[in-house]
Amino acid sequence: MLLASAALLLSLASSVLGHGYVQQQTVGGVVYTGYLPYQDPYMNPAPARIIRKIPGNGPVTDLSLIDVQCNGWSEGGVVGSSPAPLVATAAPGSTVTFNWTTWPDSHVGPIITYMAKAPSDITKWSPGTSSVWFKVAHAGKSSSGVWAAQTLINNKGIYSFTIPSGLAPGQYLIRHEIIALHSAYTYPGAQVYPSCSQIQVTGSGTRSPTSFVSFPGAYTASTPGIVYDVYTNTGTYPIPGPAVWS
Ligand SMILES: *[C@@H]1O[C@H](CO)[C@@H](O)[C@H](O)[C@H]1NC(C)=O
Ligand SMILES: [Cu+2]
Repeated sequence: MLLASAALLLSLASSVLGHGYVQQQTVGGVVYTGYLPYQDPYMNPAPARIIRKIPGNGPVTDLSLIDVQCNGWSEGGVVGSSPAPLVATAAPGSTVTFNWTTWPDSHVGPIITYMAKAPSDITKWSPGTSSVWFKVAHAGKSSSGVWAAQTLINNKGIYSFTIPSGLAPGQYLIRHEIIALHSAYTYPGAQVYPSCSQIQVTGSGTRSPTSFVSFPGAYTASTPGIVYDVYTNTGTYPIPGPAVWS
């Protein structure tokens, strides 16, 4: 008990230092509390979330690790992508909204969102290294030089994307991330902050993508936009990963 409180205090202290995670997510008009890494582990019973557990508010920088899929620091003993108990429900063409904790101004970079269709019960499924992910949205640097992460800050931590219209029904993982580029002038340097949530897509859509990427796999040191000096590059930013599926 004493130990747990001390750990909680320490964690709260470190959460003040920066970084971030998704603290709330709205799917199908329903507001879900995110997985709260500084509270949920200390609660009994554990609160049921749609977001898969993360070890804290820090990034993944070794892009070869499974940790880059849904967060998790190997050194913390947590491997990301363990299923969560809850599944949200939403129709194709509807909006999903992410509410991030206070994002640091210094952490400029893109915001990218993928989905992956679960072949079986999503509350028991982890993709591992399979190529299952397709990109559904991304934002990098605007023509006037404004980073997506800055737009997020301007919007009080809120970012939204639309579930592709006509998407075939089924259970999907959403992999949503910010890549902070303030140290990305070398590799490792880019900081990936992934968040995975579980949804049931309704309707009678018939559309499905045909090309997929894996995490880890999609990003390496030679992927455009992973090594990038934000302090000297004034031109267009190549957003990492494939084109957005449409
Ligand atoms: C984001 O989540 C925080 C924490 O739950 C909440 O206080 C805040 O009002 C939310 N922001 C919006 C725009 O809903
Ligand atoms: Cu940070």
